[in-house]
Amino acid sequence: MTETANTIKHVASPLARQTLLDQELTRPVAGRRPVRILPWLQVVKIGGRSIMDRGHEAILPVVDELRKLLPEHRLLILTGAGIRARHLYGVGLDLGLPVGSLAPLAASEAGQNGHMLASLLAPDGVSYVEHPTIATQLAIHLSAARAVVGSAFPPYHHHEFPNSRIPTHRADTGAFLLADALGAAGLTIVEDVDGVYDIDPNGDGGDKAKFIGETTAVELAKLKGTTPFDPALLEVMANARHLAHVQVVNGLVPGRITAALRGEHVGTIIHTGAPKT
Ligand code: GWN
Ligand code: ATP
Repeated sequence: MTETANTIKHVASPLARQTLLDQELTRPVAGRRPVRILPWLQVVKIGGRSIMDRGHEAILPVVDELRKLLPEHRLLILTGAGIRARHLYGVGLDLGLPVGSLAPLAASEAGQNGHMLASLLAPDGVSYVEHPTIATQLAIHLSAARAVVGSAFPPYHHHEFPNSRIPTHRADTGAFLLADALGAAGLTIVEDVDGVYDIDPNGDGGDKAKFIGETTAVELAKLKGTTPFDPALLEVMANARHLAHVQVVNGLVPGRITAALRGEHVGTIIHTGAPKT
Protein backbone atom coordinates (compact mmCIF):
# COMPACT_ATOMS: atom_id res chain seq x y z
CA MET A 1 0.00 0.00 0.00
CA THR A 2 1.32 3.48 -0.85
CA GLU A 3 1.76 6.07 1.85
CA THR A 4 -0.98 8.29 0.31
CA ALA A 5 -3.55 5.51 0.48
CA ASN A 6 -2.55 4.88 4.06
CA THR A 7 -3.12 8.55 5.03
CA ILE A 8 -6.53 8.62 3.37
CA LYS A 9 -7.71 5.50 5.14
CA HIS A 10 -6.60 6.57 8.62
CA VAL A 11 -8.41 9.59 10.03
CA ALA A 12 -6.19 11.28 12.57
CA SER A 13 -7.76 11.27 16.02
CA PRO A 14 -6.22 12.00 19.39
CA LEU A 15 -8.31 9.15 20.84
CA ALA A 16 -7.40 6.54 18.23
CA ARG A 17 -5.80 3.32 19.48
CA GLN A 18 -6.52 4.11 23.13
CA THR A 19 -8.95 2.64 25.55
CA LEU A 20 -11.57 5.27 26.42
CA LEU A 21 -11.58 3.84 29.93
CA ASP A 22 -8.11 5.12 30.80
CA GLN A 23 -8.63 8.63 32.16
CA GLU A 24 -4.92 9.40 32.02
CA LEU A 25 -5.11 9.00 28.24
CA THR A 26 -8.48 10.71 27.67
CA ARG A 27 -8.02 13.67 30.07
CA PRO A 28 -5.93 15.86 27.70
CA VAL A 29 -8.80 15.71 25.20
CA ALA A 30 -11.90 15.14 27.32
CA GLY A 31 -10.89 16.94 30.51
CA ARG A 32 -11.56 20.44 29.22
CA ARG A 33 -14.72 22.32 30.19
CA PRO A 34 -17.35 22.16 27.41
CA VAL A 35 -18.63 25.35 25.75
CA ARG A 36 -21.69 27.08 27.16
CA ILE A 37 -24.42 26.57 24.56
CA LEU A 38 -26.97 29.03 26.02
CA PRO A 39 -25.08 31.06 28.63
CA TRP A 40 -27.89 33.62 29.01
CA LEU A 41 -30.56 31.03 29.78
CA GLN A 42 -32.27 30.82 33.18
CA VAL A 43 -33.84 27.45 33.90
CA VAL A 44 -36.74 27.31 36.35
CA LYS A 45 -38.10 23.96 37.55
CA ILE A 46 -41.66 24.16 38.84
CA GLY A 47 -42.58 21.38 41.27
CA GLY A 48 -45.27 18.98 40.11
CA ARG A 49 -46.55 17.97 43.53
CA SER A 50 -45.49 21.11 45.38
CA ILE A 51 -46.94 23.69 42.95
CA MET A 52 -48.90 22.24 40.00
CA ASP A 53 -51.01 19.79 42.04
CA ARG A 54 -52.25 22.67 44.21
CA GLY A 55 -54.25 24.10 41.33
CA HIS A 56 -55.04 27.73 40.64
CA GLU A 57 -54.27 29.07 44.11
CA ALA A 58 -50.61 28.17 43.73
CA ILE A 59 -50.25 28.19 39.96
CA LEU A 60 -51.76 31.56 39.03
CA PRO A 61 -49.45 33.65 41.27
CA VAL A 62 -46.46 31.72 39.89
CA VAL A 63 -47.67 32.33 36.33
CA ASP A 64 -48.03 36.03 37.15
CA GLU A 65 -44.50 36.14 38.52
CA LEU A 66 -43.04 34.29 35.52
CA ARG A 67 -44.88 36.63 33.15
CA LYS A 68 -43.36 39.69 34.84
CA LEU A 69 -39.90 38.13 34.55
CA LEU A 70 -40.07 37.81 30.77
CA PRO A 71 -38.62 41.26 29.90
CA GLU A 72 -35.72 40.56 32.27
CA HIS A 73 -34.79 36.93 31.51
CA ARG A 74 -34.98 34.30 28.82
CA LEU A 75 -36.43 31.24 30.49
CA LEU A 76 -36.66 27.50 30.07
CA ILE A 77 -39.51 26.60 32.43
CA LEU A 78 -39.62 22.89 33.25
CA THR A 79 -42.38 21.09 35.12
CA GLY A 80 -42.32 18.08 37.45
CA ALA A 81 -44.73 15.16 37.46
CA GLY A 82 -46.63 15.35 40.76
CA ILE A 83 -49.35 13.18 42.23
CA ARG A 84 -50.50 11.49 39.01
CA ALA A 85 -47.04 9.94 38.62
CA ARG A 86 -47.24 8.66 42.21
CA HIS A 87 -50.59 7.06 41.49
CA LEU A 88 -49.08 5.58 38.34
CA TYR A 89 -46.13 4.14 40.29
CA GLY A 90 -48.61 2.58 42.74
CA VAL A 91 -50.69 0.90 40.04
CA GLY A 92 -47.68 -0.01 37.90
CA LEU A 93 -45.74 -1.56 40.78
CA ASP A 94 -48.83 -3.48 41.85
CA LEU A 95 -48.89 -4.90 38.32
CA GLY A 96 -45.19 -5.74 38.51
CA LEU A 97 -44.13 -3.39 35.71
CA PRO A 98 -40.37 -2.79 35.37
CA VAL A 99 -38.87 0.61 36.05
CA GLY A 100 -38.18 1.12 32.34
CA SER A 101 -41.92 0.95 31.68
CA LEU A 102 -42.81 3.25 34.56
CA ALA A 103 -40.28 5.96 33.61
CA PRO A 104 -41.95 7.12 30.36
CA LEU A 105 -45.41 6.91 31.91
CA ALA A 106 -44.37 9.15 34.81
CA ALA A 107 -42.57 11.45 32.39
CA SER A 108 -45.77 12.04 30.48
CA GLU A 109 -47.33 13.46 33.66
CA ALA A 110 -44.55 16.04 33.86
CA GLY A 111 -45.33 16.90 30.23
CA GLN A 112 -49.03 17.34 31.05
CA ASN A 113 -48.17 19.85 33.77
CA GLY A 114 -45.99 21.68 31.26
CA HIS A 115 -48.81 21.84 28.72
CA MET A 116 -51.11 23.37 31.34
CA LEU A 117 -48.54 25.95 32.43
CA ALA A 118 -47.74 26.84 28.82
CA SER A 119 -51.43 27.40 28.04
CA LEU A 120 -51.59 29.99 30.81
CA LEU A 121 -48.50 31.78 29.48
CA ALA A 122 -49.55 31.53 25.82
CA PRO A 123 -50.86 35.14 25.66
CA ASP A 124 -47.27 36.20 26.40
CA GLY A 125 -45.90 34.19 23.47
CA VAL A 126 -44.86 31.19 25.53
CA SER A 127 -45.42 27.66 24.18
CA TYR A 128 -44.77 24.10 25.29
CA VAL A 129 -41.85 22.64 23.32
CA GLU A 130 -41.15 18.94 22.97
CA HIS A 131 -38.07 17.15 24.23
CA PRO A 132 -36.54 16.87 20.73
CA THR A 133 -37.06 20.62 20.28
CA ILE A 134 -35.34 21.31 23.59
CA ALA A 135 -32.49 19.09 22.43
CA THR A 136 -31.90 20.74 19.08
CA GLN A 137 -33.95 23.90 18.51
CA LEU A 138 -34.07 25.76 21.79
CA ALA A 139 -32.03 28.70 20.51
CA ILE A 140 -34.39 29.52 17.65
CA HIS A 141 -37.46 29.16 19.86
CA LEU A 142 -35.93 31.46 22.47
CA SER A 143 -35.13 33.95 19.72
CA ALA A 144 -38.83 34.05 18.88
CA ALA A 145 -40.11 34.02 22.46
CA ARG A 146 -38.75 35.10 25.85
CA ALA A 147 -39.56 31.72 27.36
CA VAL A 148 -40.66 28.18 26.57
CA VAL A 149 -42.05 25.42 28.77
CA GLY A 150 -40.97 21.79 28.69
CA SER A 151 -41.07 18.58 30.71
CA ALA A 152 -38.39 18.38 33.41
CA PHE A 153 -38.51 14.58 33.44
CA PRO A 154 -35.53 13.14 31.55
CA PRO A 155 -36.53 10.72 28.76
CA TYR A 156 -34.57 7.68 29.93
CA HIS A 157 -37.52 5.39 29.12
CA HIS A 158 -36.34 1.77 29.01
CA HIS A 159 -32.78 2.96 29.59
CA GLU A 160 -33.68 3.99 33.16
CA PHE A 161 -31.22 2.40 35.61
CA PRO A 162 -32.75 -0.71 37.19
CA ASN A 163 -31.24 0.01 40.63
CA SER A 164 -34.66 1.01 41.95
CA ARG A 165 -38.26 0.08 41.12
CA ILE A 166 -39.17 3.79 41.00
CA PRO A 167 -37.30 5.80 38.35
CA THR A 168 -34.10 7.19 39.85
CA HIS A 169 -33.82 10.06 37.38
CA ARG A 170 -36.86 12.24 37.87
CA ALA A 171 -37.76 15.87 37.24
CA ASP A 172 -35.19 17.63 39.46
CA THR A 173 -32.37 15.53 38.03
CA GLY A 174 -33.67 16.10 34.50
CA ALA A 175 -33.81 19.87 35.00
CA PHE A 176 -30.25 19.92 36.34
CA LEU A 177 -28.87 17.72 33.54
CA LEU A 178 -30.39 20.06 30.95
CA ALA A 179 -29.31 23.30 32.63
CA ASP A 180 -25.75 22.05 33.06
CA ALA A 181 -25.53 20.62 29.54
CA LEU A 182 -26.72 23.92 28.09
CA GLY A 183 -24.27 25.90 30.23
CA ALA A 184 -27.20 27.94 31.53
CA ALA A 185 -26.76 30.99 33.76
CA GLY A 186 -28.76 29.41 36.56
CA LEU A 187 -31.23 26.84 37.81
CA THR A 188 -33.94 27.68 40.31
CA ILE A 189 -35.92 24.79 41.81
CA VAL A 190 -39.36 25.92 42.90
CA GLU A 191 -40.97 24.02 45.80
CA ASP A 192 -43.56 24.55 48.56
CA VAL A 193 -40.96 24.89 51.33
CA ASP A 194 -38.49 27.73 52.00
CA GLY A 195 -35.59 25.49 51.02
CA VAL A 196 -33.79 22.47 52.43
CA TYR A 197 -33.97 21.59 56.14
CA ASP A 198 -32.02 18.98 58.10
CA ILE A 199 -35.25 16.94 58.28
CA ASP A 200 -38.54 17.16 56.38
CA PRO A 201 -40.35 20.19 57.89
CA ASN A 202 -43.68 18.55 57.00
CA GLY A 203 -42.77 15.14 58.40
CA ASP A 204 -42.77 13.70 61.93
CA GLY A 205 -41.05 16.15 64.31
CA GLY A 206 -40.93 18.70 61.49
CA ASP A 207 -41.42 21.59 63.92
CA LYS A 208 -37.81 20.99 65.02
CA ALA A 209 -36.45 21.10 61.46
CA LYS A 210 -33.47 23.44 61.01
CA PHE A 211 -33.23 25.52 57.86
CA ILE A 212 -30.05 25.11 55.78
CA GLY A 213 -29.39 28.40 53.98
CA GLU A 214 -26.30 27.37 52.08
CA THR A 215 -24.60 24.01 51.63
CA THR A 216 -22.87 21.75 49.15
CA ALA A 217 -24.10 18.69 47.27
CA VAL A 218 -21.44 16.67 49.11
CA GLU A 219 -22.72 17.80 52.54
CA LEU A 220 -26.35 17.16 51.59
CA ALA A 221 -25.49 13.66 50.41
CA LYS A 222 -24.46 12.91 54.02
CA LEU A 223 -27.93 13.90 55.30
CA LYS A 224 -29.64 10.76 56.60
CA GLY A 225 -33.24 11.75 55.84
CA THR A 226 -35.12 12.94 52.81
CA THR A 227 -34.60 15.99 50.58
CA PRO A 228 -37.19 18.05 48.68
CA PHE A 229 -35.75 16.74 45.37
CA ASP A 230 -34.83 13.35 43.89
CA PRO A 231 -31.63 12.01 45.49
CA ALA A 232 -29.98 11.41 42.09
CA LEU A 233 -29.76 15.20 41.77
CA LEU A 234 -26.93 15.21 44.31
CA GLU A 235 -25.03 12.64 42.25
CA VAL A 236 -25.25 14.63 39.03
CA MET A 237 -24.39 17.83 40.90
CA ALA A 238 -21.13 16.23 41.98
CA ASN A 239 -20.16 15.86 38.30
CA ALA A 240 -21.47 19.24 37.08
CA ARG A 241 -19.48 20.94 34.32
CA HIS A 242 -20.96 24.45 34.42
CA LEU A 243 -23.59 25.14 37.05
CA ALA A 244 -21.72 26.20 40.19
CA HIS A 245 -24.87 26.24 42.32
CA VAL A 246 -28.65 25.91 42.27
CA GLN A 247 -31.18 27.59 44.52
CA VAL A 248 -34.25 25.90 46.01
CA VAL A 249 -37.00 28.45 46.71
CA ASN A 250 -40.57 28.57 47.97
CA GLY A 251 -42.88 29.30 45.02
CA LEU A 252 -45.84 29.82 47.34
CA VAL A 253 -44.25 33.07 48.58
CA PRO A 254 -44.67 35.80 45.93
CA GLY A 255 -41.39 37.40 44.87
CA ARG A 256 -39.06 34.53 45.77
CA ILE A 257 -38.60 33.28 42.18
CA THR A 258 -37.97 36.85 40.98
CA ALA A 259 -35.39 37.47 43.70
CA ALA A 260 -33.63 34.17 43.03
CA LEU A 261 -33.31 34.92 39.32
CA ARG A 262 -31.82 38.30 40.25
CA GLY A 263 -29.12 36.46 42.17
CA GLU A 264 -30.51 37.14 45.65
CA HIS A 265 -30.24 34.54 48.39
CA VAL A 266 -33.86 33.75 49.27
CA GLY A 267 -33.85 29.96 49.69
CA THR A 268 -31.25 27.22 49.97
CA ILE A 269 -28.17 27.60 47.79
CA ILE A 270 -26.52 24.25 47.00
CA HIS A 271 -23.01 24.40 45.59
CA THR A 272 -22.14 21.74 43.03
CA GLY A 273 -18.86 20.10 42.10
CA ALA A 274 -18.48 22.21 38.93
CA PRO A 275 -14.91 23.46 38.47
CA LYS A 276 -14.43 27.11 39.49
CA THR A 277 -13.90 29.47 36.57
O1 GWN B 1 -46.04 14.15 24.97
O2 GWN B 1 -46.74 15.58 27.48
O3 GWN B 1 -41.27 14.31 24.65
O4 GWN B 1 -41.91 16.95 25.19
O5 GWN B 1 -40.45 10.61 28.38
O6 GWN B 1 -41.13 10.61 25.52
O7 GWN B 1 -42.80 9.30 28.04
O8 GWN B 1 -42.64 12.19 24.20
O9 GWN B 1 -42.82 8.39 24.89
O10 GWN B 1 -41.47 14.97 21.80
O11 GWN B 1 -40.50 12.62 22.98
O12 GWN B 1 -46.16 12.77 27.29
O13 GWN B 1 -44.47 10.22 23.52
O14 GWN B 1 -43.62 10.74 26.04
O15 GWN B 1 -44.32 14.55 28.43
O16 GWN B 1 -41.26 12.73 26.99
O17 GWN B 1 -43.54 14.92 23.76
O18 GWN B 1 -47.11 16.44 24.32
O19 GWN B 1 -41.74 9.86 22.84
O20 GWN B 1 -44.90 17.31 23.21
O21 GWN B 1 -43.39 13.00 21.67
O22 GWN B 1 -38.96 12.59 25.33
O23 GWN B 1 -44.52 16.01 25.75
O24 GWN B 1 -43.70 13.68 26.20
O25 GWN B 1 -43.20 11.93 28.41
O26 GWN B 1 -42.00 15.32 27.25
O27 GWN B 1 -41.89 14.07 29.55
O28 GWN B 1 -45.92 14.88 22.31
MO1 GWN B 1 -45.44 14.47 26.80
MO2 GWN B 1 -42.68 13.71 27.95
MO3 GWN B 1 -45.41 15.72 23.94
MO4 GWN B 1 -42.70 15.35 25.48
MO5 GWN B 1 -42.01 10.82 27.36
MO6 GWN B 1 -42.21 13.70 22.88
MO7 GWN B 1 -40.68 12.48 25.00
MO8 GWN B 1 -42.79 10.20 24.35
P1 ATP C 1 -42.22 16.64 41.56
O1 ATP C 1 -41.85 17.88 40.81
O2 ATP C 1 -41.28 15.51 41.35
O3 ATP C 1 -43.65 16.26 41.42
P2 ATP C 1 -41.92 18.35 43.89
O4 ATP C 1 -40.51 18.81 43.70
O5 ATP C 1 -43.01 19.25 43.54
O6 ATP C 1 -42.07 16.94 43.14
P3 ATP C 1 -41.71 16.95 46.42
O7 ATP C 1 -40.91 15.87 45.76
O8 ATP C 1 -42.91 16.53 47.18
O9 ATP C 1 -42.22 18.03 45.42
O10 ATP C 1 -40.71 17.76 47.37
C1 ATP C 1 -41.15 18.82 48.20
C2 ATP C 1 -41.42 18.31 49.59
O11 ATP C 1 -40.26 17.67 50.10
C3 ATP C 1 -41.74 19.37 50.62
O12 ATP C 1 -43.10 19.68 50.65
C4 ATP C 1 -41.24 18.76 51.94
O13 ATP C 1 -42.31 18.31 52.75
C5 ATP C 1 -40.44 17.54 51.50
N1 ATP C 1 -39.13 17.39 52.13
C6 ATP C 1 -38.58 16.19 52.40
N2 ATP C 1 -37.39 16.33 52.98
C7 ATP C 1 -37.14 17.66 53.07
C8 ATP C 1 -36.06 18.42 53.59
N3 ATP C 1 -34.97 17.85 54.09
N4 ATP C 1 -36.14 19.77 53.50
C9 ATP C 1 -37.21 20.38 52.94
N5 ATP C 1 -38.29 19.70 52.47
C10 ATP C 1 -38.26 18.35 52.52
